Amino acid sequence: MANYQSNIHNSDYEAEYLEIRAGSDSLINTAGRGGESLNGRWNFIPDWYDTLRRAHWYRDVRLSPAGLPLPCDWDWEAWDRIKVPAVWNLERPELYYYESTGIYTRTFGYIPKDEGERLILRFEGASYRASVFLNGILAGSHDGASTPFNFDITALVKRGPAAENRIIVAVDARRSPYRIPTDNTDWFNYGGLYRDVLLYRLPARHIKDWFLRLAPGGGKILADIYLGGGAGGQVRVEIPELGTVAEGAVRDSRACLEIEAKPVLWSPESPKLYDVQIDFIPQGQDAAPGDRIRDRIGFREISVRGTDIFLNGKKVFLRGVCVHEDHIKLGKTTNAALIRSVIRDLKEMNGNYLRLAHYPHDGLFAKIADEEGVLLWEETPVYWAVAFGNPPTYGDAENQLSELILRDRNRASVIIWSVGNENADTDDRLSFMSALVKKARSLDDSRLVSAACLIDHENLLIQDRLADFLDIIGINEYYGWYDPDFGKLPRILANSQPEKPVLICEFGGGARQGQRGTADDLWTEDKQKALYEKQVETFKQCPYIAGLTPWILYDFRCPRRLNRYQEGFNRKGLIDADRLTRKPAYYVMRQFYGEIAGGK
Ligand code: GCB
Repeated sequence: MANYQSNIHNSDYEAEYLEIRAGSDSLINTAGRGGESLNGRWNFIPDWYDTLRRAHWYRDVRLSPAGLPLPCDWDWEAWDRIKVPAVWNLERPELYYYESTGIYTRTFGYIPKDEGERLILRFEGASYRASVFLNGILAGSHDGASTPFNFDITALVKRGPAAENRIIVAVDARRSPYRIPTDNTDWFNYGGLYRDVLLYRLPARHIKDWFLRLAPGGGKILADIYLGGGAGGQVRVEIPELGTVAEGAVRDSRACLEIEAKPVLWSPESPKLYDVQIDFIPQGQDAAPGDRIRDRIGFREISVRGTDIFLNGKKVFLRGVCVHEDHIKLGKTTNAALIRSVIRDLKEMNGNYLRLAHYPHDGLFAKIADEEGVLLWEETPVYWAVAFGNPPTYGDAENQLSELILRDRNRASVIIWSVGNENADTDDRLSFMSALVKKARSLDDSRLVSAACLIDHENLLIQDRLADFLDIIGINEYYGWYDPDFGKLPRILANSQPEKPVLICEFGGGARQGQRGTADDLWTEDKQKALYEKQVETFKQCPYIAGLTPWILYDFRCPRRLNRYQEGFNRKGLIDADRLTRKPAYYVMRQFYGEIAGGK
């Protein structure tokens, strides 16, 4: 076809960008390293028709083969500047509902410190698909809005004092029934480079990842160290405060050490962390430089027996609340101060545990929870009606789960991986989600696996085939709200005889902050409070409930919530979206958790 022009006729233009993928296999653990920030103001344009990728703008070809100027439709430096990290929706009023592709671009210089160093470009989160280009060449793409990814850009980068490297990132925030999550969720679909962007310099042979945890039964720390760049040699793990040093040989890019040690165990009451130093030492004649990382790690044991959960061998009741990553001004972008304020609101409620719903929150959360002593449930966005029968959708879900686990498996605060939320009990769903459970266990044998399951509303029973695969059964129930017949809840709890711990991982009702009325008036604080009182009284009678996370700490943005009380927000928060004004139901939970915690 002599008149064929691929950029206007090829509807499968995305395929070439998916040939190189960043995923859990290429993920480098950066927790123990200093990086160089690329945050700041990037040039930005909404690329509504995705022309950068269709027409290969990123190649930046400005002259014809004959050397004559071409009429280019792009203009990097002329485009407005926008903040990174930030969700674009809250940066410009006209982008509030924008859900297509945004182009981000900036330049950076690069002078290597060591010959042979690898340069790694890392994104803590980009919503949803990011295609990354450096100096006109595809570095690769990544799917998933809430997990980190990186590219080794050593071969693409220009070096030297005058060198200018151009990064272009096409961030595509479309919703789709085949993505994870799908096109229909009960939260706002923010887009953009909304978490940190960083450069890391690594030696050619480097420590790629590490996983330290207490051996079952205690008395030992197990340390698995993974090396990148084909490294042979030795690995040394040192925990100075414990006076322990262990060494081992690298085989097949991995060294597994057992370290005799009796660390003080981490718990919410005593969140003890140890400085850990890991060295890679190249062997004998090998002139390669070594590598060193430092991390702060806590050691603890979490287990279940019967219907109880045990932390360090002691029975624990999880006094929690759910929280979304959604701030009225920042959307999904967060920072240390904001995370600490969430933890303050939890602790003032006498809580010890958070459900980070419904996708991986910023990696900073678990680090701060480690320091502050908060237990965490972390979740992957297999939410509602996923395309369970579609293999690529499974691949995406498994990759996002793996990226989350690899990011946070050294964080003592994380005790539960959740593989999904409220998914109908079909055969396709069972094989999809049980495979996720298996994957989670293969990456991490030191935590519990759960999911927020549904109740059999016809037979009034806690019943879900996935429960057989889980350590803990999570249940969401809204009796007294979506189903006004509250009396069903005590019947369900009495009818069920689970052999595992049950967490009520959602319950609640909507209340507009300041809206008053009677305990029967929908949307009032009074009804919400009365509902909480009834829920709590019912839970008190149930022996197998091992913890609670009411829905939800703060009101959050949601395009499905459109009545006069909601105005685009889910109003089930115990605290208003302003994150300041507490509703009466907050104090019901505070009272109850105080009683359990020992009458604070
Ligand atoms: C649920 C969902 C949660 C919703 C909540 C609600 O069951 O898991 O994402 O926001 O109910 O408010 O309806």
